[in-house]
Amino acid sequence: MGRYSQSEVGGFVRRVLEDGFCVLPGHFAREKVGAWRAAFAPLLERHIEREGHRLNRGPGRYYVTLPFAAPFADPEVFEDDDVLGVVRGLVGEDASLVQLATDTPLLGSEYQDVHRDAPPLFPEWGRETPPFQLAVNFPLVDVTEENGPFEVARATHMLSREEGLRRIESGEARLEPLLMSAGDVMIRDVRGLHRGTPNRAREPRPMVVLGYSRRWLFRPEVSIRVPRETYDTLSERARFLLRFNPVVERPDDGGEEVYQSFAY
Ligand SMILES: O=C(O)CCC(=O)C(=O)O
Repeated sequence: MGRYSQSEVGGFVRRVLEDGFCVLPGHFAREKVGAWRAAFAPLLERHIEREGHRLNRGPGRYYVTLPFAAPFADPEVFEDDDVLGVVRGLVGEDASLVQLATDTPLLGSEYQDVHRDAPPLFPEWGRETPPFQLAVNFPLVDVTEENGPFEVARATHMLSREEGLRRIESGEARLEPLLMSAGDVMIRDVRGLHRGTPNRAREPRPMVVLGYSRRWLFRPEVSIRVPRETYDTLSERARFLLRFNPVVERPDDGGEEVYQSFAY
């Protein structure tokens, strides 16, 4: 059972359709978010040691894939009734989950170029379509002005990139820093223009990203490797959500995602 009524879920769906994003305040327990933060810290360290040279998100900024294992393989998160209600209201009852990762700016990070996370489906058409790819984001720390808030320009997801950038340039649209608290959850259409900002604090500012898509959308750059022993414990609904991901015998069976091109 979710926290929100069907009509409230419908309200969040409309927010995303109109603004490109919505926030469910205080949705996940802070203790849970704290457990994720503690489990994430060594993964970030290891990632920086092994992959840190790539710097493909900009200086001091890292994209780290999360293993589909405790505490991250948490049905209370990826199968949350309210989040799924909004996701399904936007990209269909048969939506799929294809990405579980994090974006983390550290001290020394910079402003990213304003970007979308996906190109238009039909660039030659000159118009945008209904939503097809969503990011469900939640920070693992409280986000402040200092530690690199995610900035987004409201209602730019149905514009061409050029028109959205023009409106930001002219002041008709504004990049808003989202000062989310640990536990808040954002659901966004990835076409909304946004950017990462510099983290000027000592602590990392990890933001989790779960990627949900229309059934027919193939994103070769991402996947969730589901260990067989975890798969066997999942609900029917979870297996359906994860149906396009590989089920692997061992969690470290290689083949980790390599998500390099991310800005459109
Ligand atoms: O989490 C952030 O600060 C934004 C990161 C981002 O938009 C990206 O790397 O594509």
